[in-house]
Amino acid sequence: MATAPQHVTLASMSRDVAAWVDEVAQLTQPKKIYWCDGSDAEFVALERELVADKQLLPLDSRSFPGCVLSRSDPSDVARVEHLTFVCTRNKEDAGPNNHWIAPQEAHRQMDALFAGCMQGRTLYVVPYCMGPLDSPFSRCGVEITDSAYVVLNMQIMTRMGRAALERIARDGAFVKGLHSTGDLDPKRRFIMHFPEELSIKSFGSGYGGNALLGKKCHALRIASWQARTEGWLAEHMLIVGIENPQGEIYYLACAFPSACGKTNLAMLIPPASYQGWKVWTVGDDIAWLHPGKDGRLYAINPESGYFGVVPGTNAKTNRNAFEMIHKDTIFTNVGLTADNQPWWEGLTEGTPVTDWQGRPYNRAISPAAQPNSRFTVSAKQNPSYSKLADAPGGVPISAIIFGGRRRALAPLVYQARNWLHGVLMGAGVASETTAAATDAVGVVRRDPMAMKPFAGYNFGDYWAHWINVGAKLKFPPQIFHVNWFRQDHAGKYLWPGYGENLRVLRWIIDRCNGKASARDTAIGHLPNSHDLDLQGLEISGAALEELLAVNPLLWQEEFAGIDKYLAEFGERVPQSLKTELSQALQRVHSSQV
Ligand code: OXD
Ligand code: MN
Repeated sequence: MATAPQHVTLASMSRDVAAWVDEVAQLTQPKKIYWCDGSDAEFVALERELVADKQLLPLDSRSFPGCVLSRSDPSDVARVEHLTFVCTRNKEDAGPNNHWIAPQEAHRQMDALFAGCMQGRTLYVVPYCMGPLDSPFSRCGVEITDSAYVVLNMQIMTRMGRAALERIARDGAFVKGLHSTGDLDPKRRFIMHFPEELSIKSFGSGYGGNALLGKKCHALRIASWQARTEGWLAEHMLIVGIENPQGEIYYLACAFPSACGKTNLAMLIPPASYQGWKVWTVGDDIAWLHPGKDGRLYAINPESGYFGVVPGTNAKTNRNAFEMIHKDTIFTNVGLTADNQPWWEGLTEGTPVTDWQGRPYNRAISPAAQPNSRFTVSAKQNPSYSKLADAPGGVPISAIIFGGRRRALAPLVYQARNWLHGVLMGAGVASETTAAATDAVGVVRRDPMAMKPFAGYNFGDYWAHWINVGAKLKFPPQIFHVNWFRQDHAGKYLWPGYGENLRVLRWIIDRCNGKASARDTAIGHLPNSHDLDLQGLEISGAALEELLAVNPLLWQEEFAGIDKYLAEFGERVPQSLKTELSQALQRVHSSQV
């Protein structure tokens, strides 16, 4: 831990931060206040303390050097959308897509929970920067937390500590995030956002998305609001660079709902027949997109680490992730083998003896790893880490790709006619739910732009903002939709997915360059089977036909569903989007007759 004189130096860097820390300390009554400097020594010391206190378990140091296991309270293993609020002065500004409480009432409720909650605990001050420290697109925040686990995770996930505080002192602005694990009582658990005040209050959960306030709370909910006022986009998107054998790199930004394979796609391994192709990861979860002076759209990843779902990660599904999580990784809620190695469903080796709750493993009672168990790891450990991941100006985006987990309906890939049609495509994203949220699993839900849990304001205004950003771009990215999850009648996946998805990305890039052909359909441009590079892939003609089919009857139903959904947002839905939808409906109608 840093010594007192260093605390004084850090605290004196920003008077605004120090004044807010004092105010919070008055309310929460901590035993101690500690300003995080973000150094390696600090990380090691804090981790040691948690190990000594049995809050973290060191893992086998031969096979997993520097790795630790954290076990959550069993009631606290996922984001809690039903307890997450956007507290704007005007309810309409939060929109039907968010739970809402008036700011005054929200502060009253939250401050009552925070009163005295840090007695006997340490209050950690965590200054952080979302995005490269020297990027004009980055934004800073300070999280106050009483969880040392949160501090460690924030150190991996953000540029945290002294350098961030220096930037805050220069910028003069920062997002205030106040967090306490409280007593982890689900009845006293709330995540509240105050976009007009650029502040967040989170109580009663230690889980990543609820507690690492830089991630979903700041980089999406608060940032999407800031982005709207400042003319950019904060999106739930991975950013990946695809390098062809000629050495040209094309950057794609892809929005898929939680646990639809964003991390896997962001660090995909090309199939064997793709000699000379390389994949470069810029980010796996969040993209901040800015119109550039040259009329293109540029993306930065505000994060510096990955908070990925562990189950299913293996050398075949995601070799890069599998390799990088063998050192210096925080595992949360996985099982253990007899020799203290982490174990999760999807591993082909090892035998679990202890489940994620620390009980003897019994497959009939529980999986070894909680389905939403996580790894936290520095992005720099990724073998496919992009050289431009830290570039202050970001990377130019050639294509935006939406997608969802749909057993039926959505073809493998299709392309929007133009930006406005693409915005409609994004607004229509729907997916079968997974374990990252606490909802029932397997239910189709609308998730526009994969931002349903994360847009910090009314979706009607959000779509209007998307349309406005497009209008500013002389060279807007092409917009596509993909679906890796189509199944046949017996429930078998029709597309192999994983590395083979590069074949689809190749068509997408070639479309952006005007090199690939397509057929025009009622829902957009689709590849003919001969337009896709399928060399070396075993796939039946029937499967391909199904993957590339457009069923007008089903699409009529889908568009009617989207129409009904948009209607929930009433007058705030831009007229041009409604017109685009009625034209889409008209097109499927006519394609049927
Ligand atoms: C995540 C999520 O953790 O989307 O990234 O839930
Ligand atoms: Mn996510």
